[in-house]
Amino acid sequence: MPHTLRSFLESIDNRVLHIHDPVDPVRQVGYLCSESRGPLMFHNLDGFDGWRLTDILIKDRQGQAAALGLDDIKQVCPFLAGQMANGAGGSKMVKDAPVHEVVMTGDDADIRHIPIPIHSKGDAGRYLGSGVTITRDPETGIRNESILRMQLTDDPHRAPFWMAARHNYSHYLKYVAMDKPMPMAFAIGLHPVYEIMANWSGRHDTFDELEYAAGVLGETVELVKCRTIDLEVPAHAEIVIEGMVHPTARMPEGPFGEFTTLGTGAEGPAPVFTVTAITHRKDPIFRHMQATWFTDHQPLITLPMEAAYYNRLKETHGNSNIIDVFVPPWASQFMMIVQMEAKWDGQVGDVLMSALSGPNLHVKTVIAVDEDVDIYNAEDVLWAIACRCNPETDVWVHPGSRLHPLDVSIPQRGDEYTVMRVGGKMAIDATRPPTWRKEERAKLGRVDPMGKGDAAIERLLELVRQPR
Ligand SMILES: [Mn+2]
Repeated sequence: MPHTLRSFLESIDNRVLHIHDPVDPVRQVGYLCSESRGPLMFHNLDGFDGWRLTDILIKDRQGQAAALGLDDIKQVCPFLAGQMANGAGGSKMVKDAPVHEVVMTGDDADIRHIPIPIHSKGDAGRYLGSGVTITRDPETGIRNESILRMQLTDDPHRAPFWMAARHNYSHYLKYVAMDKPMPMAFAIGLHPVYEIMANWSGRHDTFDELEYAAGVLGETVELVKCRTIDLEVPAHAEIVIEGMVHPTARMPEGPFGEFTTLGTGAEGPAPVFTVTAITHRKDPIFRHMQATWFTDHQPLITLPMEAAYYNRLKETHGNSNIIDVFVPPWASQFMMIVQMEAKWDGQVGDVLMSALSGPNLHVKTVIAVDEDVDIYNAEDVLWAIACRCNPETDVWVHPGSRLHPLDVSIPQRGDEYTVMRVGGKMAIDATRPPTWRKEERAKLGRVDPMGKGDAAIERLLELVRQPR
């Protein structure tokens, strides 16, 4: 059986909170998703009969482990990194697709009829933030997937959207140079691994992100031809929006509260998507991705980032002992924590440099810690910075770096639509001296409380650890 949103929801049903009370998806769902600690399914959406809405599927390591079929949350990053190192899987075309059970074209293809929420107060409108956005390179024929934001307006068929200067933007520029419209589709409601891998930012000359995700899942992804445009989309998506992007048209777009939880970032005149068809399953589930702090939005980007950097940082000096990589969702993707064991002097510094110059523009601050620091625990990481770091030698700032377009704390250069920002990046070495300096390393060793490891006090330990 193919991996789909439905197969995933079934596998985690014991964690899903099913809500049958009526809710207004446009004006109420945002805060409920933002506050929720686990998976949500809304069954009764005011004004959208026959639709359901789900979100908060992979916010924590537990949900991410479930998506990858793992039990141990510490295996999430190393496992995904290993699957990614094995390369892409394949795709095959199918004729019949669940996503074509209902097909609407012409006036019927009204995007306002999909239960798309307003994410945040101050947003310019309702925003689709969960569409895996598919385009194809007109020269190479290789597709690209990412997740773009698209703003709904009063227009039933035209919507402005924003792109960072990445692969889909380069496709768009090629169509602009040819003065032709670009076919584009949004696929909504896939197995989370497809959503996660759509946010991977590496180079791919012979495969697309859907095929890469299929490799991670050990399957072949089933694709179907779109009904109104020349493009392939996942056959098992819940919803697909087909359309064209005019080469020069612009509409005002933004503001939109982004993953930074800042209300600004890239507003301005933006390219316009014109809907040509909406197709969906008979009883569609709208997969929402609430954009505020912190929801699925952060790990969807940070998870493929963690795995890609895990593989990248291991390459430092040919073979560095990288134990885990964590981009804390509560730091909105701009901070990376690397857990490692350095053998030699200079090794940590080189790993930190590699992290600051990797494929993602998000990494602004990177912190290296030892194997005995819990990198999922902010208190432990801050302890390491406080007690294992000499700021005079262990903290450095690199100026003149390109940073993420939505990082409003960094000055903007020029007035390019896609936004360019240049500023500083910071590295913090909070590790002990390397393993070959045994004595100096031992001076920064942690002490264990007396009684640790004594099996006789296990029951009492459980009691004293209980919140009260
Ligand atoms: Mn890409």
